[in-house]
Amino acid sequence: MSKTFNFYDFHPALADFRAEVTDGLRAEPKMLSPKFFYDKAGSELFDAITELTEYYPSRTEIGILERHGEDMARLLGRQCLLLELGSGSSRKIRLLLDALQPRVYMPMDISREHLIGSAEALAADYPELEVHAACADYSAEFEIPYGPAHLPRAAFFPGSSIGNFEPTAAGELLQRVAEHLGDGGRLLIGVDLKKDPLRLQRAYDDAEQVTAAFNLNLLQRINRELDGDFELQQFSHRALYNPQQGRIEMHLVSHVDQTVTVAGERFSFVAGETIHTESSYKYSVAEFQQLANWAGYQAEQVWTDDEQLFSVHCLRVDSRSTGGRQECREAVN
Ligand code: AVI
Repeated sequence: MSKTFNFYDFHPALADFRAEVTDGLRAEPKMLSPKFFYDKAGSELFDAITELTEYYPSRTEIGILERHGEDMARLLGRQCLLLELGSGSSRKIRLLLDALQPRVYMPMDISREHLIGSAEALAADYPELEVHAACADYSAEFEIPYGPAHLPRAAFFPGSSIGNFEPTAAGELLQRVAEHLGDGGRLLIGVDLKKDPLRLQRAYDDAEQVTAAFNLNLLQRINRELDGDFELQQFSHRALYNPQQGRIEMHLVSHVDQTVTVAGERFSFVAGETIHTESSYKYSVAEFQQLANWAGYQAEQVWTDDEQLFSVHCLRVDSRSTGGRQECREAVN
């Protein structure tokens, strides 16, 4: 075990989950945040998605990290405090830890069991590393629970999870990360690139229906945790590319007119009505650099794969580069 292992629990309360879900089901169109996918079963299904032939992002990003890890480590600066947002695949972080050799590693994730399991395994395998794991919803304001002032800071935000935020929210999240890093801090971030919509369609609607199970698991979670009565066979998974917004969307489509009860409240669906459960924005390199610039970063370096499927950006916090207060959506258009 590493010399220090600490766990900080800022997991959102069940009341917050209930309020967000009932607000989302009352909205028109109905929507639920993709952050709610990641209960234990959802995190396991997501791991299975990353192994699918159709789901190119994970293995492509790993290929980029394998190829350029040393260059990335040089830019990020060794012996730093490394914050990881949405610590998912331990394969990616291990590649970075090997190259970077940080002093402190702070994984942050909303999925508690998943986080503890992977952080403990890392602490066992990297005895020199101080591990401080924080279970938190980083889509809202978040704290850095342990941060010795003398260590330079860097952050790793892999997997194109930034694409699951609306552009304005993505810009605001990047700004909050910049505040935690401070001027001169580095952010290494994976961003999925724009591409042939058919390829995206396949990646988000795979032949084995693992993504469908991942999407439908959200209803199961609501049934279990919020006393819901969704009948899963009355809904199906739909993925579609929205070219105006540059995003792939996931929905759950109601097969019939029906009424569902969640947390004591009734919600009506007409046949064909959907719950929008996820958007996954795809950015060109220039679009993402513009967003990063708006959020207070200078683009330092970008690496892509040979097929131009995925990008990994190294950004440096530079508070002077904030591009005014216009909406991020405008900034990337
Ligand atoms: C976690 N996130 C970046 C994934 C994505 O590609 O947007 C979630 C996912 N949804 C369906 N497949 C994977």
